[in-house]
Amino acid sequence: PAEPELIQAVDQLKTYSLRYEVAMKLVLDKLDYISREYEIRYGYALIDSKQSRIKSPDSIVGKLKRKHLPLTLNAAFENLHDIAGVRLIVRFLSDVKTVEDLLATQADIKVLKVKDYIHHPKPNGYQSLHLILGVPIYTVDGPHLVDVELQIRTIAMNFWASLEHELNYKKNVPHQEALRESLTKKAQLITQLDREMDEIKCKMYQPKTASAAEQSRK
Ligand code: 0O2
Repeated sequence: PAEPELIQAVDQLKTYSLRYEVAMKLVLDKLDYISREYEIRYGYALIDSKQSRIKSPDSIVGKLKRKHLPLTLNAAFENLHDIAGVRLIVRFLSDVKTVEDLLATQADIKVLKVKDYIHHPKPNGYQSLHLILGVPIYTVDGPHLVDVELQIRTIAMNFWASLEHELNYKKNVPHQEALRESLTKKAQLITQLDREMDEIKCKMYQPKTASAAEQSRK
């Protein structure tokens, strides 16, 4: 028979997995609602696409090791805030702030931490807005806040980040270091493109009024 500690650990893992899954779904549903209502009201697609994932056990162990934390479930649940992660891709730079503001008005969700890599990009050029959300789950023991990391970025930022991620994980890439430097420089082009596309967007979708929505449907 299994050790009682093992049974307890397995139950804890199952319970937490369930909580992360439900919290992530809640965030996805909220974003879906915002996106659909925004489109009805303004005739404008605020959200281009969304991705979500529960961090894999290997990735959790890797992160605990990188952070020199004990390799235990409790250390993971207490210290890793991106076990449940949602990535939201918007088309335009100003849409990042719009989504952030709309989320801030949701009384049941708490924004626990903001990392603004858009106004303060990482040295390698990475840009994205990271929010750690505290999502309430009503468990059998009462209410419990579950961390969900929300990354909000533009299509252009996502294009850059996905290639950079690939470059880091891909083995035997010739001239990897030179490619990294080149990507860092390209990040400036992404910033420039996002700004210029936003200028066009502002001219296209100026007043957020019913008549503008009416116009855009014609
Ligand atoms: P994966 O595979 O996406 O899960 P903390 O110190 O705990 O507050 P944390 O979580 O270590 O902060 O770092 P941060 O800056 O919030 O970034 C977490 C996630 O952002 C990463 O998750 C990536 O998804 C993304 N990210 C951060 N920096 C970069 C970057 O330079 N390039 C790319 N492509 N993505 C980045 P993980 O856990 O690394 O991986």
